[in-house]
Amino acid sequence: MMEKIKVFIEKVREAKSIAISGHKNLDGDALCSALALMKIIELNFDKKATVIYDGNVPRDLDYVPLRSEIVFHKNIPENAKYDLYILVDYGTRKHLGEVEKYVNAADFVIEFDHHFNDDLVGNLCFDDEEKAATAQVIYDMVKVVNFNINQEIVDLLMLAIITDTGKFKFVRSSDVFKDAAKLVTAGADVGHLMNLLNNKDKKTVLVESKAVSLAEFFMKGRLVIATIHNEDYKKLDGRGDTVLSLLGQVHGVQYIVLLKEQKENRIGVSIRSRQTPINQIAESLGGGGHLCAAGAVVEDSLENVRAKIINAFKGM
Ligand SMILES: [Mn+2]
Repeated sequence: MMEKIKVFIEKVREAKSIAISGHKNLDGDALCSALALMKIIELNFDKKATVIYDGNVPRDLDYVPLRSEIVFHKNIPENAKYDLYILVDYGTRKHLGEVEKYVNAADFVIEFDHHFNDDLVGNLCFDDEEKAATAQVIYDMVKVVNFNINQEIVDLLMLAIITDTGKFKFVRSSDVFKDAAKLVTAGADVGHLMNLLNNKDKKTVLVESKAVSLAEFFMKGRLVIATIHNEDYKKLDGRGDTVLSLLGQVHGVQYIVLLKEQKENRIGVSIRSRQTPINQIAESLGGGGHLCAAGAVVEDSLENVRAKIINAFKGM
């Protein structure tokens, strides 16, 4: 760890230009980890890193500290070249989207992540699959080096943990609470931060509740599949997490699946499980993720994907 951190410090010190990105279609962990790292670099190295993103940022992240600092990839020159590129919470190379060209052009790439990935992009990798959020991987380094942090960094790290654990529902290790406790001591107001995330458009909430009310139950109620059709998908903002969490509250439900018809013959699949790992089902569909929270994007019709899912759960 210390050796890697030394290299991190040396590379940040040497770099004249630094960019940071998370996966395409930022979630709370990717966005907040990127912004936290940007601010850590600013406070401790007196350098301004550029946070570049591809895809959409959900409305519920509108009030995240420093949210206005991120730059859409189209506003970056095509031939931009950074001395140092830092990837946070990116998943795998194919999740980088349009920022990949800048990553490939960079002299050195450092990554912080907690996703399983057997094709690491970074030259220097801080990866820890045990962590509930990438922000914790960054926080580990902050604690070891005793980097200066401010209120914004504290709030961003806590927001990343809150969002990636589904407001602490998916916590599997006490480690998360240890970090959360340190952040509360450092000034994070959990209630305030959770409220700041309640910022969805009405149309999104209505589409989510429609999907919940039309969900179909299988396997004696242990499997539930909700669907968001294309005409509603346009009104959805984010991943439809409310659908997953509401259906996960139903008595007897073990597996929750949300099918999102992003366009004809392209279906986004989100799978959650209360206990038994389901990541292999996501992998069989060409996706991946965590043991009990995984997903895929499948190029096929809604009916076919639905049939594949029902079939994949047979015997579980
Ligand atoms: Mn994450």
